[in-house]
Amino acid sequence: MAFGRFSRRSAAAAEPVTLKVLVAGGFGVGKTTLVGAVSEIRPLRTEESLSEVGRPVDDVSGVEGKTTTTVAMDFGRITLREDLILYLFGTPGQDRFWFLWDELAQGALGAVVLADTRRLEDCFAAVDYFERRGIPFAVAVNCFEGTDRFPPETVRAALDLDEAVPLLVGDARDRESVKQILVAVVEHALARVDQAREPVAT
Ligand SMILES: Nc1nc2c(ncn2[C@@H]2O[C@H](COP(=O)(O)OP(=O)(O)OP(=O)(O)O)[C@@H](O)[C@H]2O)c(=O)[nH]1
Ligand SMILES: [Mg+2]
Repeated sequence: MAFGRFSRRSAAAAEPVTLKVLVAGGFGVGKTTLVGAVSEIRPLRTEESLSEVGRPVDDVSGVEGKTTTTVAMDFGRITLREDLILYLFGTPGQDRFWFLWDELAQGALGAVVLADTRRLEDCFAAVDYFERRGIPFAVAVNCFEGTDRFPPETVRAALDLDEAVPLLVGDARDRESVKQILVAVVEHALARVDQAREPVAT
């Protein structure tokens, strides 16, 4: 009995582990939506109106209802387990904000790359970015209504993804779906950390 009480108390007193996860992907793919769907704090957003001036560059085909865009980042928090808290950083989707990425990526455990199968090429740059820097990532296809569903293997081939990269299909508006995506990223990233720690056979 006493042991149980003590262990509960010490577990409660332990500081939770906090991890940083990026949410990336092309313009209008649902990054801000994803962070907002799971965040237990009011997410910090840096949305600006899509202006007439930006119309030639900001391609809203597929997300015609979109009136704003992220100009710096989204920020949210989710407690995955009582001892594990994720800080989510959504990246801006447009190419003109690339200069912010290195700053946002610092200290990140891993990333989610959101993809829209109608404009798969929009997430190539994000996939490239994380591959080059060795940041573990998972790809999540955000299913918009009325879009064709492709078998995950077709998407994997189109993105030329390594077998080890988790590929999920989900809905950025749905809390449970987003949680599954985040769990997959964390598990994948932690497995990579473990692998890196394994002694090299001589
Ligand atoms: N039908 C549907 N609409 C979605 C989904 N995810 C996002 N949306 C809508 O798509 C639009 C774009 O979503 P955002 O979350 O702003 O996209 P973003 O990736 O943050 O956009 P940028 O920051 O401008 O790159 C919004 O109008 C959302 O309501 C989805 O899963 N299904
Ligand atoms: Mg956004």
